[in-house]
Amino acid sequence: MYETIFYSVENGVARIKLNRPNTLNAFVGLMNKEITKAIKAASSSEEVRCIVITGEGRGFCSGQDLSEVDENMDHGQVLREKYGPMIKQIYQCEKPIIAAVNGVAAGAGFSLALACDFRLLSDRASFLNAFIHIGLIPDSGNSYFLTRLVGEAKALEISVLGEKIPADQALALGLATKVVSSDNWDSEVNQFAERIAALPTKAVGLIKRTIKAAGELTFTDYLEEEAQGQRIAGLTKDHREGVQAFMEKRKPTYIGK
Ligand code: T3D
Repeated sequence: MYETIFYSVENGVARIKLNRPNTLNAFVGLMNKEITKAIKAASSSEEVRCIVITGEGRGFCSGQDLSEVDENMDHGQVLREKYGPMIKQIYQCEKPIIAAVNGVAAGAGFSLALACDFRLLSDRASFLNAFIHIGLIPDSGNSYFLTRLVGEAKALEISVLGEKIPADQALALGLATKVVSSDNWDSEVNQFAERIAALPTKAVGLIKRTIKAAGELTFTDYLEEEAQGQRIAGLTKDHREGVQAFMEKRKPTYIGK
């Protein structure tokens, strides 16, 4: 079904593993399309309550496959047709998405990680805003997300200097949720993903929606968005379960509905 990624679902977690390890999982057009398709499938599956994106081999994603770039390429068109739809699908997804960054994330591979909700980094991972080294500007939502995460001054340094950011530095900058030892990588990623998958999924999606609205709306409009979100959350079975579990002094079991 997929040629450039692996896609699987287990224990409520959809796993998308980029599978072009010889290039450190560089993007080709088909991979953009397959990631977009997989996120769409996971978004609409009742079974899925969390999505993990990771890379096969020693890299997470090295950005655009440079062997496919030539002087006749219209970079704007490539972004509109391939990268934009992929990043939008991630941005608009109401389910939590974890970038499990197993190795280097460069160029649009860094952008892919930035677009996710959580970034778990292996101690072998690094970020590299590689665009400047080939005379391009950060794309695929990169500056939009990076500026929100680290502020304008740091985003400019990272983008213009193009220095490699090791995992510990990424954590200090607020670019990582957590740094995980490569010795326990798979089990730590699974544990974290399953913890997220066990949350009240609708509420998580509504939190994502309201946090985005907080950065985009006026205060009055934001309050309305919040009221609409809380109304929806208040109608879920998971809300009822949370209240009931509290009253009965037991741990809640959420079903994501
Ligand atoms: O139109 C548009 O605008 C398109 C959108 C563009 C968005 C972008 O992403 S632009 C940025 C593109 N990416 C880069 O410029 C990064 C290029 N790669 C690197 O700088 C380095 O490979 C890394 C820092 C990522 C990793 O370095 P290192 O030393 O760990 O590994 P390596 O030896 O450089 O790479 C290993 C192999 O992967 C190597 O192949 P080989 O020699 O073993 O056969 C290398 O050529 C290949 N590889 C790595 N990155 C890419 C790649 N092949 C094609 N495209 C790549 N991006």
